Amino acid sequence: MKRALITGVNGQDGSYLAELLLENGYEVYGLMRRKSVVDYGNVEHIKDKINFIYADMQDVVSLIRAMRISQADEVYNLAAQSFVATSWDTPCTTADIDAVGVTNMLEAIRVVKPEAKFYQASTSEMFGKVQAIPQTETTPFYPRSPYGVAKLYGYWITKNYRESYDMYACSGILFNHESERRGLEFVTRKITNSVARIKLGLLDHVELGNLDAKRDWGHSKDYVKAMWLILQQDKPEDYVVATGTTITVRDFAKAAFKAAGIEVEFEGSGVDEIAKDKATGKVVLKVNPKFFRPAEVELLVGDPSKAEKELGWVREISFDEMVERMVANDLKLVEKEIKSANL
Ligand code: F7E
Repeated sequence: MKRALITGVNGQDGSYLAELLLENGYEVYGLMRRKSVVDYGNVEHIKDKINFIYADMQDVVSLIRAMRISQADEVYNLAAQSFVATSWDTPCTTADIDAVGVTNMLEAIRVVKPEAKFYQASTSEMFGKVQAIPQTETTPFYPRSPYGVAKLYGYWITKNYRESYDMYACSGILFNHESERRGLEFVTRKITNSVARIKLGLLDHVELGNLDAKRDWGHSKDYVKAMWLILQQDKPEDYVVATGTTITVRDFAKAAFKAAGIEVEFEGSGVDEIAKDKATGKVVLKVNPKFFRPAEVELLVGDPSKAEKELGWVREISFDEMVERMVANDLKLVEKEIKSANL
C-alpha cells in the first residue's frame, strides 16, 4: 500500500486529491494546522479515512515529524496562502508559507526519506504579465503579485532540489481550477454563490472588480488527476495543466446567471459597467473598484499539450458543466440556508 502525505489536505484540491488517492488504495496522511476550533473543511466527509498530523509549513521540525510518522512515498505540497489579493496585505506571511515553506518541506523529505516523490503546486500566476500566448513550460515568468513571486521561488527551489540532490521533485503549473468546493473569496465561487442568492431573493446584486481579466478555467477534480500522474512517471518533470481556452470574468458571470435561468446584458464601461436582468431590468451586477488589484494579471491561457501527450491527461469536465455544477450546488446550499433560518 502506497503512502501519501498531503499538505493543505482540507482545501479544494487537497480534498479531491485525497478522494482520488483513497480510491487508488493509498494510505493518506494530511497536515492539519492547530486552531481553537477544529475545522476539517472540504474533507469533513472523509475525515475518518485520513490520518491527520499537526504541523505547519513555517515549522520545519513539524514537517520532519510528519515525514517520520507518515513515511510517505509521495508528498503533495498544496498548502499555501492561495488568495492572490490577500498577498498584498500579508506579503511576508505569504512568502514564509508559499516560498520558504516549500524549502522546509523539501528539507524534511531530504532528511527523512529522500527517495520520496515530491509534487509542488506551482501556478499560472508565475506567468503574470505574460511573455507569450499561450503559456507553456518554457514561457519566461513575470509574476505580478507577492503571491506570484513567492510561488516562483517555490517552483525554482523544487527544480533546484531535483538537480542538486537527484530528488524526484517536480511542479505542476496549474492554471485556475474551480469547483463547488472553491472558497467564497475567489471570483468564480463569489459569482456562483451570489447568483444563487440573487435568484432566491437574498441579494440585490453582486459587486466585482476587473471584468476584463481573462482566465483559463478548469475543474479541480480533473486537475488533481494531473498531480497524481506527474508523480507516476519515470522521470521527474514540470507540466502545464490548463484547458487551452480563456474566458473573461464578465463571460463567466454571464454563464453563471444563465445557469440560474437569468439572461443578463451588460452596459456602460469601466467602473460604471453594470449588468441587468433582461426580463426585469433590475441591476444584478456592479463594478466596485475596491476589488481591483494593485497589479493585475490580464490574460492567462495555457497550452496543456505536454501533459496530454506525456501523462495521457485528459480534461473531462467542460467549462459549461463546471459552471452549471457550481451554480446548482450554490442554489442547493442557499435553499438549505433559507429553510434552516425560516426566511
Ligand atoms: O481572481 C478578477 C481578479 O481571485 C481571478 C488562485 O487559485 O488562480 C487563483 O488566482 C480574476 C482576477 O483568482 C473580482 O482581479 C474581478 O483577475 O478568482 P481569483 P486568481 O487571482 O486568478 C491561480 C492559478 C492561483 O494560483 C491562485 O492561488 O478575477 N476579479 N472581480 C475578482 N477576483 C476576486 N477574487 N473577486 C472579485 O470580486
